[in-house]
Amino acid sequence: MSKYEFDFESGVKQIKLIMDGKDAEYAPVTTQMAEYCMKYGGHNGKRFFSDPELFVRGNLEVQSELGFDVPDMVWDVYSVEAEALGGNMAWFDDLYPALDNTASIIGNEKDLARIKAPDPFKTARMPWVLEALQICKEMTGYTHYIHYCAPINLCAQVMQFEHMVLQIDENPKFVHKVLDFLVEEVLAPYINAYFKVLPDATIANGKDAVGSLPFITEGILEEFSVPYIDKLRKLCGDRPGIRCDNWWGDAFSSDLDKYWDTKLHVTPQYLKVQDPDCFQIGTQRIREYVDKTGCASSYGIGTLLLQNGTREDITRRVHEYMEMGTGGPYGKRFFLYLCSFSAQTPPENVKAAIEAVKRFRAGDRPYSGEILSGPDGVAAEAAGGKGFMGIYLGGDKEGKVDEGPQRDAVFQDIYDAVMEFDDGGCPGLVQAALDQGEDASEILDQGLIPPMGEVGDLFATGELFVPEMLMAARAMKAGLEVLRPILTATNSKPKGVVVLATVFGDLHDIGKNLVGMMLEGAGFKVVDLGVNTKSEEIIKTAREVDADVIGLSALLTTTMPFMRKIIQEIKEAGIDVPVIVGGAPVSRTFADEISADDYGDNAPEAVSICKMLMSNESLRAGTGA
Ligand code: B12
Repeated sequence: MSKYEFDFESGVKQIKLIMDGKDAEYAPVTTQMAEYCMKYGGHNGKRFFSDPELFVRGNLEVQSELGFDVPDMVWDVYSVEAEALGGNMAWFDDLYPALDNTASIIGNEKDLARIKAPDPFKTARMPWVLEALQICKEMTGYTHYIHYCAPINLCAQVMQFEHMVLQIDENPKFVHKVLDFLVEEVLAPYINAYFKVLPDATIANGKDAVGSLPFITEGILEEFSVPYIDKLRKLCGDRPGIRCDNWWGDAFSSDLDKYWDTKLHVTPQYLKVQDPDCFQIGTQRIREYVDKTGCASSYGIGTLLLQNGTREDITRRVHEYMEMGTGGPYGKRFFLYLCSFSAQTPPENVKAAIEAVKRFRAGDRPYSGEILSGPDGVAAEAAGGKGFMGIYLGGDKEGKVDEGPQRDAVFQDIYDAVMEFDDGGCPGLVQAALDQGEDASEILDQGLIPPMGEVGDLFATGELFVPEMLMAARAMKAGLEVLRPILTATNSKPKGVVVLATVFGDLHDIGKNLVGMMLEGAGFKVVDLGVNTKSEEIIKTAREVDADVIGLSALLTTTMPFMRKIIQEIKEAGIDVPVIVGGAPVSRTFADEISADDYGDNAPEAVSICKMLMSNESLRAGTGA
């Protein structure tokens, strides 16, 4: 019987053995489930994420009741530091709070000169985190590590993602300066404050969503991500426990072994590969690397499978990952990671996952020897999603890109400038075409629009990454600026007007922004309402701008239901505008269920759908229907 209020002794011991490079007695399970615990315990979001005792107790009660091995404390890990730098927060009753990251906190040198470093003991919710971790220790005896927002992810939060990526290209020195500031004056003092309040602590765990491929390229990773994790480690007593463990994007890497070597460099204790990459690459390929290098490892099971899968799907995945992970010479240094339990995950699914683990440990293994993951594995849907970011890796890359018709040299040069991300050269070429007497809408249709289509296709097949797409869009927009006054003066009509929004509760906007760029690139006028958008705003704007299409994006399973609500309210308001939906967890089935007019997997598809809807509309108008 433990002397602590909550007994996690056995599981914690296993994790500690693995972190210390030793064999565990059994494979423990870790997860991320604060939002689920909040909902399950009936707590309000604002209180849960600002009252340290409620947060810790609320998590521990649910996790011990359900039989988790190790306490999990994951707060809104991407927002605490940015909030302490003055960022605006969005609070919700039944979701994680989140930083409104649509505006830059540090956009330029002036902002950087003005910004004040936070005091970890005083500013915003930094002291809240420190207190929660001390309470966790009192209640469990376990020194839970602090999560921090990894340098490049924090940089994206404070600079705004697209701005950071473009500045990396335009003004890399400035981005380095911001990163230096964040590491030296924000992260290191915060982590060192944690070591002060919990002197036996050894680990600080970096969370890094945008530091993964294909958000950044391998070049950006090498120059703007890894060196700053190294620097942070140095500033925090050179502890190997200063790590950063949740990069995705393995499936996009040009050299897996090299990518995993880098992952082990930033997290020397283990290699973690999580879904959808884990499923896509396959447990066998990961095992080969583990067997070769002798590292500890962890496989992560995806959120969507945990939320939407059947008991059998979940058990199969848990058993495959545990069997492959615990096999081989280093199998005693394996732990299973359940990526995230959202507020909406049915309790039966959480129980199914835990029971699957227990059955496996007890030797009850009906799926033994079955390997579903890997390039030859089952369809993407069964992987708990539909590809990754609307990208189909391993698909038929050849032949997908339509180079289009042969074009005149004057248009070809503009096309090439966009394909080469030449935002400096593109406006001059557009001007030259105008000077030569070319028509502005011809320049648009033959020079600026086609390359964006190609860039979108290359993105959809995983050949171009997000930064490259942003740079192409920047070049296209630079060219468009030259045409804009002429197009406006000649009353050139856009191909259509699309109102875009990420739905209420959701602050993810990278995918929606790419959709917006592609639509603009295809000649549509885009009215982007940003993130966390309610139906009233969408309805009002759709009326004001006489929208032809409304596009809704959601990245959280918890915010998908707002799509249904918005569609209902649009219909109730009597607005006869087609609504299309998209975003990683959204599927065609879901779109049908909520009566959306269409669904798009990725940005190029969003463009094709809008074009199709526009031609239907003109057909209708033509027939007088
Ligand atoms: C980047 C990211 C973040 C960034 C977001 C930065 C930003 N400015 O958007 C940050 C770090 C801020 C973040 C925060 C959080 N995140 Co997050 N995040 C991600 C991550 C890694 C990638 C999402 C993404 O941008 N994908 C890239 C884009 C290009 O893909 P996409 O959006 O799918 O878009 C494509 C298509 O879907 C389509 N499309 C998109 N929109 C539309 C719209 C229309 C109309 C159409 C037709 C098509 C279309 O076209 C796009 C281009 O091809 C995912 C995990 C993953 N690996 O996917 C987690 C993930 C989405 N996040 C998750 C979570 C839990 C969170 C947090 C709650 C974390 C926390 N503890 O605080 C907060 C959420 C805050 C909030 N309320 O919104 C979970 C969601 C789990 C769930 N239940 O749904 C995920 C799945 C990670 C996980 N744990 O498994 N996150």
